[in-house]
Amino acid sequence: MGFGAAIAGHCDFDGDGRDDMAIGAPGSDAVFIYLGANATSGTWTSSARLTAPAVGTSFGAAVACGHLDGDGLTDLVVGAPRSSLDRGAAHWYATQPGGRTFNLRATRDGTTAGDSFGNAVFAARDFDGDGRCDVLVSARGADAGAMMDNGSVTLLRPTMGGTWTLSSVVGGGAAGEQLGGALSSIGDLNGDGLPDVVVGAPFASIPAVNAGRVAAFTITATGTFGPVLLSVRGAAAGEELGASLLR
Ligand SMILES: [Ca+2]
Ligand SMILES: [Ca+2]
Ligand SMILES: [Ca+2]
Ligand SMILES: [Ca+2]
Repeated sequence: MGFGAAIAGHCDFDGDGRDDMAIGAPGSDAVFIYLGANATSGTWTSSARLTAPAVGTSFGAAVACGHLDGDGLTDLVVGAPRSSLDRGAAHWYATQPGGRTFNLRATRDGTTAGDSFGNAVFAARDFDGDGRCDVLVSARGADAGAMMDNGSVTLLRPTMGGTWTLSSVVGGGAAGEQLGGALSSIGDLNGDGLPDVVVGAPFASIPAVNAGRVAAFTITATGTFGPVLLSVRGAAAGEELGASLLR
């Protein structure tokens, strides 16, 4: 994958009220930051190039932004799903004033080789309602015992001290479905006042091989995944429904 393999928009790294962009280039283990379009010239300004803590990790295969530490500047989350024999990792960068410097604040690794933890990341919603955005990280290659590649999604909650803690994990329901192929949120489906999560499992094979499915989950105020709120499946073999979701 090359430049532009993953893009996060609607970020405001420098706090000027204009949207900025993070663009992943996992083939180069890099993420490029562009500060928002100048209203008159329509240009974007390149402000930073983040390089991976370790090379050959597909750093930048996924990028996301959100207000994690409460300092008013949008923070950045970068997935590196090929680190440590495809165990994978997710990195949290704290944006510094001006939007040109990004300090690595925390890293979380996948648990097992082949998990591909960090293949998708999402950080734009406050799921538990504590005022700080929370982070979802996919591991599309995660197994559950003998069930291979059912995939999983992990919820990480930032704390005041600038760390993040593992809050909850939800796993795919069938071998090979790769839950977490894509991540998003669609607002509050169940009316509890907290946003809910939408997850793609593009290789779900009911009713046909790799038809795919998309499932919505609630997250409780204590940061735990609740039951599936709704689920929709692809209809035809190879459809791969849920391979990508609007962010
Ligand atoms: Ca901006
Ligand atoms: Ca921040
Ligand atoms: Ca939160
Ligand atoms: Ca809800």
